[in-house]
Amino acid sequence: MGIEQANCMRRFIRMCDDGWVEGWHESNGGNLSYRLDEEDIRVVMPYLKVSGEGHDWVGIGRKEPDIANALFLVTAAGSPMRKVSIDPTLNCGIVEIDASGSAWRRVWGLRNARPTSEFLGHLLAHAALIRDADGDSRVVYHAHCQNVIALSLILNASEAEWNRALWGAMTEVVMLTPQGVGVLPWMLPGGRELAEQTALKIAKHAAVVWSQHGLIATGPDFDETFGLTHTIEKAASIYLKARAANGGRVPDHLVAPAQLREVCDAIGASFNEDLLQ
Ligand code: 2HA
Ligand code: ZN
Repeated sequence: MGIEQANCMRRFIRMCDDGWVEGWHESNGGNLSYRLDEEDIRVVMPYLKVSGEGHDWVGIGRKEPDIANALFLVTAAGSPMRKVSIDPTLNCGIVEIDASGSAWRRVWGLRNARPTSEFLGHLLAHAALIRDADGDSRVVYHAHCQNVIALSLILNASEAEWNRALWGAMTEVVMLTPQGVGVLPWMLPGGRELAEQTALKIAKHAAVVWSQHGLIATGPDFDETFGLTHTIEKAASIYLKARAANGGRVPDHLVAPAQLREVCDAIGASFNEDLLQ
């Protein structure tokens, strides 16, 4: 077996293809990372290389003890999602974090490349997921979903506004995101501020809107994370269509607060009612 047949590799590559098919990854847009579990590490270990040229430690610029010694599968900077399945060793790779959580090194793949330009954001999001969320989430996915971006051109960067629109557009949304999506205003892509602010939001919300840019979503596995992204993007598209059909006004028949409450009661979810105020 080659490393490409490892379960985590196959699922990672499949998700890159799925996002490309959805049209979320023009050019080199978007990126994906996955924190390997013990079984993944056992399977990939024979293929890893930890020393020699190109395997030096590179500082993260801060200490993140929550991710110390973790291994991440991650897309490469500047690489098109469309090409991950065609040439995985060039367009993605595995990096190891050192024992203090302050540096990474390449242990497989990333041929002539570094991890994604949003790598700091991914690392801080993973650290927040381990520290502040349930600790089970291993996937961080950033996609340039066109309807989410379009909606950010007409809504304010307000969590109340966004969640009323998305929850209201389609009953499914509140089931997947009873805590609602987090929302950030425009910030420089790949920048420290975007990474830090995203990590703060990820502690409370499984997905965060990056205004005029896209979405970042997290989850325990590839299917759930892709499904969450897909659901938010679909709700954004429905809301936009309904609003356009309504002459640009907020649609008259959004899923109502009492209905959202009923759904959450039925599935035993604790629901972030503050966002309805
Ligand atoms: O990977 O999407 O946000 C390119 C980007 C930066
Ligand atoms: Zn982006």
